[in-house]
Amino acid sequence: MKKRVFSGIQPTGNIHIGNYLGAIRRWVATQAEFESIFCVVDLHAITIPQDPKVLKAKTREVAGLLLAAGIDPEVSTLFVQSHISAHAELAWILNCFIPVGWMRRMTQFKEKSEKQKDEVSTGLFDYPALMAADILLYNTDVVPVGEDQKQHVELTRDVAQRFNSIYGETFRIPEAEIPQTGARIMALDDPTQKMSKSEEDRGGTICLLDSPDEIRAKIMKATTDSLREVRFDEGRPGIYNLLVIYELFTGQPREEIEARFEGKGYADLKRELAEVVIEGLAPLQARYRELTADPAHIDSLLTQGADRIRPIAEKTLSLVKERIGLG
Ligand code: AQP
Repeated sequence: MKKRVFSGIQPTGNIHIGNYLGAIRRWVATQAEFESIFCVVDLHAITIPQDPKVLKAKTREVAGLLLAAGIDPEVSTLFVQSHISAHAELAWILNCFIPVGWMRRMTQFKEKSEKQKDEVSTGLFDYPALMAADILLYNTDVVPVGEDQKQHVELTRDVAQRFNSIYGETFRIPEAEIPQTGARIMALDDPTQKMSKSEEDRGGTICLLDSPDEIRAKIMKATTDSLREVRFDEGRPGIYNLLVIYELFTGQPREEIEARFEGKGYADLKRELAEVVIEGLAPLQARYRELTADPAHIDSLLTQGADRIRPIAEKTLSLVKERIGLG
């Protein structure tokens, strides 16, 4: 029996190389090793205000990008969260088993609500309950995510354990899988902040659909420091971040990369990195253009994905309802 993997991505903003290196690329690489389920989490997206037309278009765009990156619908299941109502239903039930103190500890909520102040929605506070529902509905073993989602997977484990201890074995307890390198790609213009799709100023974010000129301009402007030597040194976050991106796109060992830039400066690294990223994204961009020439095909793959996976979600939800005396 293969282990089951579940992970999701929000159709908000523009998908960037942080999402790609920290999550999507790993989903593609291991999809056949596991029983893989990937979800475009549009219910999570509405925790912040969205234009309905843009949300719909972004949902298809993200699905297209996942397919273009190599998610194979014959191997993995790809679907849209709102197409399976069990996600929202289980999230409500889990809410009733999550003490508010656990939610208050979530750093992502603290960071995001800081920016939105009083406009922040209750949904954003409750985001981790919905994420727990996503994961637990499918008896997930492994959740491959970037560093920022680790705390949410821990909360998922906690609520599953709490529920199981009250009602008996109901949920499988999932494990987060965080990569050793690339779990937190930083913004190019501020390497103390993670690269993020909701940043309004896009200078720090390389989006998967950026043109070669945009990629070159952003990398050449990346914030570094006043030193010269090109070394993997976490104490120099700007240059370290650029080197990690180089390492992940080329697959070269760190010593080889350092030797390559021996006696050269930051500008040389930036110039080469820009070409490496442009080349690394080119096949994905070409496949994306082909795929989106037929949007109905993407929509039909998403419908098929949801139809295939819905019985698993409904079975889990029925069991949960039976355990707690609903229905
Ligand atoms: N900077 C990052 N480095 C490595 N991994 C990252 N991920 C996000 N940012 C980085 C991982 O990408 C997957 C999908 O992310 P998401 O759609 O759930 O969005 P997010 O985690 O909230 O991150 P974003 O892209 O910054 O979006 P906004 O700005 O909307 O919050 C996840 O596995 C995530 O860990």
